[in-house]
Amino acid sequence: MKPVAFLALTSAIAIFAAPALAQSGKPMTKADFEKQQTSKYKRYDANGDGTVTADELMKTRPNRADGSAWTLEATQKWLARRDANGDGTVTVVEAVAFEMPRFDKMDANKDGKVTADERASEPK
Ligand SMILES: [Ca+2]
Ligand SMILES: [Ca+2]
Repeated sequence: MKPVAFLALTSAIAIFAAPALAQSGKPMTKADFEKQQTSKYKRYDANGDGTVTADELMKTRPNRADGSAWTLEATQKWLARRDANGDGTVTVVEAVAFEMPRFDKMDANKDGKVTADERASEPK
């Protein structure tokens, strides 16, 4: 048995907490970033089973940054990069772990906080 009830509960909390973080002008801490990423992947996990599938992503994820639609192939590649243990499924935990190094990249002056300016100039 997977801890589905626990995940459902934490995802409800994350969804309510996220908008306040996203739009505030305050610098983002690593914990904020982790919460934000967790709530993002929980949104993608449409059936709430703790894993994000290509099918779910195709339905829940907005278009690419350039406005074009995600193809199934690109979605599968994107997911494969996040599948840390290579078992063919991407858990929310794996996906968030994959995103965390981005925080350090954005934190240009390494003070543990990412300001709006630092976020805007995130290296791609
Ligand atoms: Ca899922
Ligand atoms: Ca995996």
